[in-house]
Amino acid sequence: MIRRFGRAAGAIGLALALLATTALPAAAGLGGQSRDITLDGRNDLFARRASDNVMLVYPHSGVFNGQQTFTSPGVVVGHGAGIADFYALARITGGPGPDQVARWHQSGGGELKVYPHSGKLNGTSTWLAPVTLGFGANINNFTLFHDVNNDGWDDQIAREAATGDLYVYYHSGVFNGTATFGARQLLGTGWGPVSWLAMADLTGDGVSDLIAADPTVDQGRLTLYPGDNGISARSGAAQRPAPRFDRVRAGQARAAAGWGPVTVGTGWTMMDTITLTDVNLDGWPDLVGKVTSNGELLVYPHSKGVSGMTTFGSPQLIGTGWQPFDIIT
Ligand SMILES: [Ca+2]
Ligand SMILES: [Ca+2]
Ligand SMILES: [Ca+2]
Repeated sequence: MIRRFGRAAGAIGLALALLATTALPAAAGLGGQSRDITLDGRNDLFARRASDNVMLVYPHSGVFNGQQTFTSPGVVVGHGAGIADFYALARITGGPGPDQVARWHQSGGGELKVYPHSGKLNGTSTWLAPVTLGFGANINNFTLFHDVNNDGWDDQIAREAATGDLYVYYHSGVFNGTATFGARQLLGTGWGPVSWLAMADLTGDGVSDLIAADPTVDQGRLTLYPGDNGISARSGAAQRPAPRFDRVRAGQARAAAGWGPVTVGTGWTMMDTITLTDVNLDGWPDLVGKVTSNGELLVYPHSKGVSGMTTFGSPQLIGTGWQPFDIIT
């Protein structure tokens, strides 16, 4: 099964989302992977406005057309968003649409909660009352959700703050409170220095890849780390040996075999928020970044192939005035 974003993927649980939290190096990349909140087959934008802690949804208009691509003004879907330091959208409950996940960082050592999707975009009733997924999530300083093993359920990927190790918590296939996700398994090491990372099929082979921003080189080097077949096999989590994404060692081994990491961008420290979403509706995940200095939202469309620095095309303006937002996904 080819897993891509947008229409091709439909309502299956693609995606993820994430955001950076505390203790991230340099400009923290907030965001992750956008989801279809309105259930029309097109990924929309979810954002937190930090200035007044309001959450908004900006539906995709159906046409890729500059600043008219996403419908503005956004729909207010929540207040008091300062209760959490992390928001994401993911398929966790098995409901009609992407659920909202939040980390209440001041309770339970980081209480992860899921707000089930109600079935439609409906203001502050879009998502239902929360259910707790777990505690102690503050040990991680980067979290995202993505269906790593292609079983239709989004898995939790998290970077442990103390070690820089990347772990995956596979979804059990049953929405069941704190038993929803299994014990963590090591996915890779060496991810401490990156300011943003996300997972998606960026090479078009149906296998989940990883993309990350390293603020210590090239003023923010963006690197694509191709995944191998084992990562997305549906054969059961126990049969997938880890780690699959050792940043240095596995990268070198793969490079020797001809499918190693690929530099796909530089200068990304200019962005304080990055997310992946199919903005131009061609089924390929595009890069969206918010420029820290001027609040512009830019999209870099995927070229439908992997070709180094031209993997993602020239930026196009899709929004202005996004300065007050610290989470966009
Ligand atoms: Ca939509
Ligand atoms: Ca999964
Ligand atoms: Ca696209």
